[in-house]
Amino acid sequence: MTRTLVLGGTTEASALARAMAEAGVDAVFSYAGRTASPVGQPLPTRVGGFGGVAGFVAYLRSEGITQVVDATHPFAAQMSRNAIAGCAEAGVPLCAFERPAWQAGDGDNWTQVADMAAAVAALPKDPARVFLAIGKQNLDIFAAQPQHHYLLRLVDAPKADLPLPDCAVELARGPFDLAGDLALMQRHGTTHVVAKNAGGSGAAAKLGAARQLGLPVVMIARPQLPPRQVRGALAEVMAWLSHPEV
Ligand code: 3Y8
Ligand code: NAP
Repeated sequence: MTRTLVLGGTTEASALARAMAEAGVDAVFSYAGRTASPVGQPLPTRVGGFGGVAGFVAYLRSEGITQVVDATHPFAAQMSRNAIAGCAEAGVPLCAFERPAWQAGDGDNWTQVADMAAAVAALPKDPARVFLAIGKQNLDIFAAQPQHHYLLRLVDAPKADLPLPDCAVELARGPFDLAGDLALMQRHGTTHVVAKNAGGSGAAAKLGAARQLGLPVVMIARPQLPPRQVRGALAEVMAWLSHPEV
């Protein structure tokens, strides 16, 4: 008998959960608990950290997990590193469901940077109107460039003061669409976009809007991860579930 743990939090994870539920696969879906009320899933769901690698290994063993699919966001690097180490320690097969990185195309004006600090440095000196579409967890380092007006898009209303003196907040949970992001960026007079290279469709609308408006994009590369089994399509992940190669 197999029992699969899905590390979720992305559009792909939700699509996988639907396919697994339809196929009657015995599985449990896992959220970190980052947002106040995450989208419901058609699988039994747990919410919250495991307690590092040791907690993750203990969970795998106590719950009789026989295989893990890491369908977390490419920037959820700590969870992915813990899953690699924990699955190796527990001898449980692991597969990442990872969408390809976005590539700049015709009409795109991207400055590709290695990390958040480089994104801060890539912003202009003169005051600009920056759509900082990276969520909430990394905002503080942009306080080094306080001269800009920042448009922030957050899932939940901030509980504490924001670290940026001149900012507007848009509360929204994606996936987002081109018309909506075009209207948002025009309404705010956006001159620059900062984005994580998330890949997938749920966060891509702002890139299409930037292209249409002829705006520069600062694109942050995804963190490097140790080697692991990776599948890029839902059908490939479903096939892996039947024959979990390590
Ligand atoms: C808690 C679960 C689904 C999954 C939907 C995807 C698409 C919409 C686009 C912008 C970029 C951002 C952010 C984003 C997107 C999907 C996907 C995706 C980006 C939810 C969700 C959880 C989270 C966590 C949240 C982070 C934040 C990042 C907002 C649910 C809605 C910016 C990433 O307040 C916080 O602390 C938010 C934290 C991690 C990044 C950050 O550093 O702030 N996602 N997002 C998951 C958990 O607890 O395990 O609430 O329903 C899921 C989704 N967000 O099932 O349809 O697949 O990527 N999420 C980024 O890409 O830069 C928004 O605004 O353009
Ligand atoms: P992270 O920095 O890689 O992980 C930090 C800690 O959060 C992990 O060590 C783990 O805690 C816990 N955690 C993360 N994902 C978890 C999951 N799916 N189930 C249980 N615990 C989890 O992660 P993050 O960047 O904060 O992302 C958190 C969640 O938001 C993930 O589900 C991710 O897919 C989703 N998300 C993130 C982004 C993003 O931009 N980072 C974008 C969209 C969605 P312990 O060490 O205690 O086990």
